[in-house]
Amino acid sequence: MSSFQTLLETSLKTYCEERFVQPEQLTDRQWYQFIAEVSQQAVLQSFPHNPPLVSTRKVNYLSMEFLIGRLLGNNLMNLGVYDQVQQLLAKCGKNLVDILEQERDPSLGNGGLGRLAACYLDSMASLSQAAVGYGLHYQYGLFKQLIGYHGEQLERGDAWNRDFYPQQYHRADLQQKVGFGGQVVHLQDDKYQWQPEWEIFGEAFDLPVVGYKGVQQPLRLWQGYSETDFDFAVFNDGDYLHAESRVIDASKLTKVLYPNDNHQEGKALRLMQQYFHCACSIADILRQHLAQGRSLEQLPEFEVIQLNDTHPAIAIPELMRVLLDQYELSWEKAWSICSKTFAYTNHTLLPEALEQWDQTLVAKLLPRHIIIIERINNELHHLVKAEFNEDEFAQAWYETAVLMDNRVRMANLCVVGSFAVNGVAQIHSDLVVSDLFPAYARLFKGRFHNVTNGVTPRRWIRQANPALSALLDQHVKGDWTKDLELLRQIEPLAKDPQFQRAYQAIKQQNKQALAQVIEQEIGLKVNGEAIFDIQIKRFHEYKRQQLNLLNIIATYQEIKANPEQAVVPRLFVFAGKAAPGYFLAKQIIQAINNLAATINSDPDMQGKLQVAFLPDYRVSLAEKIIPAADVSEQISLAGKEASGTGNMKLALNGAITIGTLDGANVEIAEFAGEENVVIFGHTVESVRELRANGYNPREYYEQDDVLRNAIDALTDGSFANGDQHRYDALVDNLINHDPFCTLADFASYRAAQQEIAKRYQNQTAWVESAILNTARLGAFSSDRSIRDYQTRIWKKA
Ligand code: NTF
Repeated sequence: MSSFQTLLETSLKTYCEERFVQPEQLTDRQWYQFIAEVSQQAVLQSFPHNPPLVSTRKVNYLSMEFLIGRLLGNNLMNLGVYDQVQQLLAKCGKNLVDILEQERDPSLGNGGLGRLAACYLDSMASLSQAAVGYGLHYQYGLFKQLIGYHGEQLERGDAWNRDFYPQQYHRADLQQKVGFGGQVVHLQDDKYQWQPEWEIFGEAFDLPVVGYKGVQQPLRLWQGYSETDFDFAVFNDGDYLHAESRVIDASKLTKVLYPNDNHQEGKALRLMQQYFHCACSIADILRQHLAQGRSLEQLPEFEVIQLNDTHPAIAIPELMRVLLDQYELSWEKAWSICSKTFAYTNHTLLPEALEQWDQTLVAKLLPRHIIIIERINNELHHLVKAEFNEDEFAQAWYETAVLMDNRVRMANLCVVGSFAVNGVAQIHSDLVVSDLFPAYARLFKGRFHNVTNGVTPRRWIRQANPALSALLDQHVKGDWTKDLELLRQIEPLAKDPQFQRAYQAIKQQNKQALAQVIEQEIGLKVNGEAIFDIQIKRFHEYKRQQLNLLNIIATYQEIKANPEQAVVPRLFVFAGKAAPGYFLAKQIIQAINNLAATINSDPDMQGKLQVAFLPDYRVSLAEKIIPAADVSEQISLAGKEASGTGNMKLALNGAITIGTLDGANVEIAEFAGEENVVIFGHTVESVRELRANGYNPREYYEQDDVLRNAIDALTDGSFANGDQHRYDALVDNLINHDPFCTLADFASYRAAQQEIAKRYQNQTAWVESAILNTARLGAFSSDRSIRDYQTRIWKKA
């Protein structure tokens, strides 16, 4: 008997004895608690780590978000004990899949950026890449989304770890102290002393990340707290309220994740979170480095600090501060260490998402850091002066300066302070160089790279799609979960009728399972024969759910006008959250829900058209939707979606992409073959032309009857219970501004949707395309991304 089997059986005996019950009497919740506890013991016993790779440095992955999803099923699988647990449960008449449903989804992220961080932790542990993930232990993760009576989004708090969350360890030994405010005393020359006005403590919670047959290593999350209940000195002075407010500040600090995706809000508390995150992490990194008897000069030889977008940018001046003020290194020495240690990943080109902090605010909260940033800015000034001639200088400085117009430009700080900068898909990395940082690309040759994003096949195929996994196991030699390129082996089977039938049967089974979820969640009985057309992602104008919406309205109107005409039945599924303060995105959600209500209750639409909005999109819901998708909607305006990762998950699970030439769609189309995706819309270049010629959305509205009728349906009350003004803002924005060229892409999108319907009618060809998507997209495993990081960025010098 394996040691895990013994652990399982003896622990079950004890667990039941303590509760005076027989195993058969345990509730699902108790089973969950029991299995979670045993699996945590097994996780800890999976120590010691594999020996770290010698060719790469240890990775300290700094991210404000880690959207890890449920851990129990994943851990059981990666520990290789999933089947054993399943068998034990079966003996007691239980199903492991149901038990796993008991776990709360820790929503410590907004979307793609946070989920990418989680996939990377999985891949690093699976590849024995030594790594620590550093993040924040938010008390409330991303809000829970409900849909109100009028179809509108409502938000509720998500206290993810309040009752029972056994996968984390409180590391009381790893406490840190973080200062804020106060003043800086200039001692002499380069010597300064920061006297913070107040201090907050950070305590760590470790979540062990279990790699696939690999090592376990920590995701370390910091939480703020205050040492004393309140400041007694102030209290004794009689200023009770003020005394207590300090305590409130400390506990508030990590209370909640900011719910913005691709948008900066600019709130002081967010800057405080960022600094708190960085200060705790930098101290922890140095502590471990020095504990191994290594010198500060050796830091870049052994450690790399990977910045997940600019959210942890303040780590750069923080490391400088520690090296200068605490270890008394010279500026030159400190800078030489620092600039060889950091690497920065850019995840967005959207101007509203590029972080810039008010310089006055930074100076107030972090007075020592602003002095360091000013010095960095001055040194940069010399470099730019030396590289660019007089005619070029003004423009080059305007582009590269870290400080400009009382703003601290965090992306610029990252580029200056890092030895490597990368984008997240080829087209995006090219735009980072050509549009965002052209002057930097000239100044720092060789600094810019591409690492195309990837997704972990353990969660997104093995765990989410067990039926497909079993089929792949049967036909692929070698462990495809570890080497996704092995899926190429099924390419020759794409035309094999027997394999096609098996593949198709699995898709059908997954669609039935999703149909059940839809019925449970929103009470809609869906047509399992329809094309399952899926758009799941954050709601954002640039992602253009409104384009999908307009096409559905047009389709509805067309069926209404020609009730006799045959239609390929379609189910449109949406899921996703909008930032609570993002009015237009919320209008789009409401419009979809109102449209769904009308369409789903119209007898003329029966067997032809349905719309489902599934509330509270999160990792565990994605795992149920993705395996059931026939069509994957990736319809952002070209040049706006840095990469996308949902596009990879859906395509690997056999959905056909309908998409623009944006982000990783471009590479997906290359790998899958152009004939196995449907591409439409303007390209980056043609968008440029469109704008250069003075884009006027109203012209499209006036000239295209189908488009006009669809938009007008939003103002005639059809989808708003007679309210003609509900969508005024949305409609005005589309007709008069349309910053994401929705109207310009409408006709081409509609034609692409007709192409999808046509292709779906030839099921043999459709399944062949789906199989080829699975077979050819192995490159989108996050294991490949991590290997790219290793060879391009994390290698030892
Ligand atoms: C997101 N960026 C991008 O919008 C996605 O295209 C990309 O797939 C993910 O990052 C992961 O790389 C952001 O969330 C942020 F914060 F940069 F705006």
